Formats: sequence, C-alpha cells, structure tokens
Amino acid sequence: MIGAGVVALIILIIVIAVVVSKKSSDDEGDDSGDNVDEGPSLSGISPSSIPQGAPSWLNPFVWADTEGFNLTYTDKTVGDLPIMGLFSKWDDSTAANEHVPALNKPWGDYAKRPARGVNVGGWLSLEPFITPSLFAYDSRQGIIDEYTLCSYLAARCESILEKHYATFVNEDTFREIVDAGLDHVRIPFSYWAVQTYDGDPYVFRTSWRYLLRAIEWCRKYGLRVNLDLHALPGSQNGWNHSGRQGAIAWLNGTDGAVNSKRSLDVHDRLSKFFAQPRYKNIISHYGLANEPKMTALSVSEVLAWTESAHKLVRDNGIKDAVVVFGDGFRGLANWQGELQNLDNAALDVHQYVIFNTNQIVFNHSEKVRYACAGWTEQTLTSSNRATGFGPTLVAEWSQADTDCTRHLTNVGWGNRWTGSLFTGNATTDVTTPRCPLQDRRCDCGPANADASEWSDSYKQFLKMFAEAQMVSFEKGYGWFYWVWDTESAPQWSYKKGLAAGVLPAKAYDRDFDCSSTIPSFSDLPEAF
Ligand SMILES: *[C@@H]1O[C@H](CO)[C@@H](O)[C@H](O)[C@H]1NC(C)=O
Ligand SMILES: *[C@@H]1O[C@H](CO)[C@@H](O)[C@H](O)[C@H]1NC(C)=O
Ligand SMILES: *[C@@H]1O[C@H](CO)[C@@H](O)[C@H](O)[C@H]1NC(C)=O
Ligand SMILES: *[C@@H]1O[C@H](CO)[C@@H](O)[C@H](O)[C@H]1NC(C)=O
Ligand SMILES: CC(=O)N[C@H]1CO[C@H](CO)[C@@H](O)[C@@H]1O
Repeated sequence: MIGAGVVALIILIIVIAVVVSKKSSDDEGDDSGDNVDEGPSLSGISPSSIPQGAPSWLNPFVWADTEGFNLTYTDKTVGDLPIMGLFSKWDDSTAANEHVPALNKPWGDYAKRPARGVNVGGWLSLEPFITPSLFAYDSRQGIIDEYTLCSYLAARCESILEKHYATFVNEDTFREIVDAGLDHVRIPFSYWAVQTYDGDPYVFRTSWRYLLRAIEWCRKYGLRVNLDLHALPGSQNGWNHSGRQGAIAWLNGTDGAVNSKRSLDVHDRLSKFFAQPRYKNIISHYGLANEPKMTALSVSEVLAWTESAHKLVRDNGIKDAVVVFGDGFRGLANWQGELQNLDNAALDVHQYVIFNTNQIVFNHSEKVRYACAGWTEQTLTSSNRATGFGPTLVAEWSQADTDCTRHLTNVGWGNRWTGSLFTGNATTDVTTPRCPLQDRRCDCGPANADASEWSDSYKQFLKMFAEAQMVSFEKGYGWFYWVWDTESAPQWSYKKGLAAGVLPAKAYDRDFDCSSTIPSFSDLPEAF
C-alpha cells in the first residue's frame, strides 16, 4: 500500500512537471491563445478550465494525443455522446480527386458511381493478425481478442490502447488514402466507444474521440465515411474481431434479447449524434452490424432486428446515408425478396477466397478468373432490383491468396493452406493441405515472406487479382479493401501493396479490366 502511494505521488509530480513545462514553453512563444488547432500542445487552455473530477474523455490533460482536437472544455452531448474535441466550423468543399464530387455536392447513384474505399481495420476494433504486437503474450495467458487482452491488462489496457489509437492511424493515413485515388473510408469501431455493460473489460469511450477526429481528417481530404459498428453487445458472430470470441450472446441465448435491445440503444445514440448537420455530407454509409453470423442465428430474428434498427436510425435523422446490413454468410442467392422495403439500404457481402477450402486451392489463374467471372456474376445478380435483390456492396476484400498470415484464423489455430487448422471442433478443422498442390509441398514460408522478396510473376498475379476484384465489385455499389495497413501481413495491406507495386497507383486508373487474357502464371508455391 505504501509502495502504491509513493508511486502515485511520483506520477503526480511528473504530471505536474510536464504540465508546468508545457505551460511555460507555451508562454515563451505566441501568447494569443488561438493556436489550439495547430499542434500537439495544450496551448490555449489551462488546467483550471477543466472542472475537478471531469472524466478522461473531457480532460485533454490526460489524453495521450491532443493533435487535431479542440481542447476547449465542453460537457455538451448530442445523443448522450460528447462533442468534446470537435471544432465548431467545418468545410465540405474538398473532393477526394477530380473524378468524384466534393463532399458538399451529391455523390449521386452508387450503382453509376461505385465507391472505391479502404477499411482502417484493426484500429478501433482490434484484430490479432493486423497488430500481432498487441497480442505478443505467452499462449498460456489465453489472449486471443480484445476481451481477453483487456481482462489481462486491466487498468493498463487504456494507456496501451490509446497509444495504439494515436499511432496506428493518423492524419498521414488519410492523406495517403486520398493519394491512392480512393474516395471512401470504412471505419470499424466497437460498442464500447459508446457504452460498456456488466463489468466489460473494454476501454470505455476513449476510442470515441479518435473516431470523431478521423472523420474530420477524412473531411479535410474529401473522403466519405462508412461508419461500421464492428462489435455489438453480446457479440454478433462470436469471432475475435467482435471483441470477444466464443458463444454468440446477441439475439441468442439467455442474454440475446437484452443485447438486442442494447444494440438498438447504441444505434439510438449514434444515429442522433450523426444526424447533426456537420455529418450530413460526409457519412455516406451507416452500418448496422458487421457480419452477424446468420448461419448460426435465427434468420428471421436478425431480419426483424435489422428492420427495427433501420427505422430507428432513419427516424433519428440519418436521412441521406446508405444504411448497410451484412449478408450474414447466407449466400447472396438467399437474399432474393428480402428487406426490399427498406429505403436506401444496401446489402454488404465480404468476398474472400481464403476462408473457403474449395476456393483457397485455386491456382493463381483460377483465382483471377473466379474474381472476374464468379464475383462479377454474383454482384450483378445480387444488384438486380427487378428480380428482388437490393443494391450490394463489398465492404471487405483483400489480395490474400493464402491464410498463412500469423493469427489470421485465430491466435494459435494454424491454417488451411498447410492443413494445420485446429479449431477445437473437429467439424471445422482442416487437416489436409489446401494449397493448389494439395500435398506436403504446401508451405507458408514463402507466403509469409516480406514483399521485397516477391517474384515478378507473383506480383503480376497479386495486381491482376486486385484489379479483377475492383472490376467485379464496381458492378454493384463499390468496394472497400480490407485493410489500409497491417504490421506484417503485406497481402492484406493496401499501403504495403502500393509500395510493392501490386496495386494501381490511382484506384481509378487500372491496367486490367477482365476483358484481356488471363496469363497462366507459374503459380507453384515456390513462385511467390
Ligand atoms: C472549441 O470548442 C468550444 C466548446 O465546444 C467551442 O465553443 C469553440 O467554438 C471551439 N473552438 C473552435 C475554434 O472551433
Ligand atoms: C447461443 O447461446 C447458447 C447459450 O448461451 C450457447 O450455448 C450457444 O453456443 C450460442 N450459439 C452460438 C452459435 O454461439
Ligand atoms: C462444430 O461445428 C459444427 C459446424 O459449424 C456445428 O454444427 C457443431 O455444433 C459444432 N460442435 C460443437 C461441439 O460446438
Ligand atoms: C491452374 O488451374 C487450371 C484449371 O485447373 C489449369 O488449367 C492450369 O493449368 C493451372 N495452372 C497452372 C500453372 O498449373
Ligand atoms: C475464432 C475466430 O474468431 N477467428 C477469427 C479471428 O479473426 C480473423 C480475422 O482477423 C478471422 O479470420 C477468424 O475467423
């Protein structure tokens, strides 16, 4: 106890010293007090402007990063969510590039002008394969998702995650996204940005201001935003990226109904907040629930929940955004005639070849051909209003051709590529190699090599595979690549792919349109 008291005292002294030194260095320079939007300092505000006992989200003196935030204290909320950090004025006059309208001009019909976007995934909703450094613990600790991570870290989780929020995505991210010729950004975030329940270990609300700041940076570069609620109370799919891997307690089990209601409450608050005029031009897509696992849930209950959520957000004033709901892995054909009465809504399908044991075995030529033919056909069918389908967009896809990336299937689960996928349920294990050779030569070594080691034929394949998908998904409402950047998985990172020359320098200016002949690449594993 004495030790803790001494530590607290030392921390207090350090905090005071830092605050005093920041204050005095500010005093030496410009003292007009109006430069709060120019730098990472606390210039312009004094500690006494923050009321005693203000919570962390209203007290910039405890924020790890103050750049780009309005630091003037306010406890004003909209939809019971804080506006703290926002500047009063905004400017929607920027266009992402010369092929798309500025934010303050209508985008028009997404069927005629599909979105070209990217996800800032693994940021406000953690995912082990995107940031393995955050999950580098002894496997006996059982740290496999944000729930187990924050349970383990307890009070330390907040500072570790805030450092991640402040560094993994920053203003340069959005400048680079716009430079790549992209025009939309999907931002996955989790319900604990809004609310926590029942002793949740998650860090409450810290991610909220980072979400708001990211939207303002998107605005600065003319990027439209797809808001993606990636983790719902109870978990809508039981996967690690929903916060907590395991049983689904959303619309299922004892707490299914209460978590259904909590999710609607989260949307009630979010939609009131994002109905503010400042978001009218920039929030182009409003996502209800990422990847609800409809193959395990009651389909009719998920559909009913979706209808309620859609009505709620429209009634709360989200008028212009496309309301997005997930395809739930039912197969697009099963959506015929479903939810046709929802105005300006779209079905979101995530297309990957590597989570399917019959598609991961395709060789390079077959993967490109499938992207051109199979996915184009699916997108066209699923977008045909005349036959009872709604508009369809692809809010996740990647260039990955293997599932070799560390932690991709789960922390400690192995992979399909080498036949080493052990899930704890024999039905879903994959114990025979599923690379194109389907034998012991299937190897993750070359697949996991650094991009600098890729062969020219592998690079040619990766670029063609990406462009083929862009062509296909532009037959619908457009696409969002998964993800902008990773720590070490180059086939999943748009940024690393651009650097390696396996993505078009400008997303709207491409070489391959699926009409030309697909070369038969030398696609044995050694040709990575
Ligand atoms: C900063 O926030 C305060 C409180 O919301 C607001 O009154 C002020 O206008 C904002 N400053 C700027 C420059 O937007
Ligand atoms: C549904 O909930 C029950 C009870 O909590 C649980 O045992 C089951 O695993 C859940 N189903 C899924 C698919 O997670
Ligand atoms: C194993 O997975 C199958 C297929 O997903 C599922 O039907 C079954 O209920 C699972 N078994 C257990 C014990 O979880
Ligand atoms: C890829 O698969 C297709 C169809 O099975 C086959 O015709 C082609 O020869 C294969 N390519 C290579 C390089 O093995
Ligand atoms: C068991 C589980 O939740 N696995 C998922 C973890 O997340 C990756 C993507 O990051 C998925 O591919 C896994 O299915």
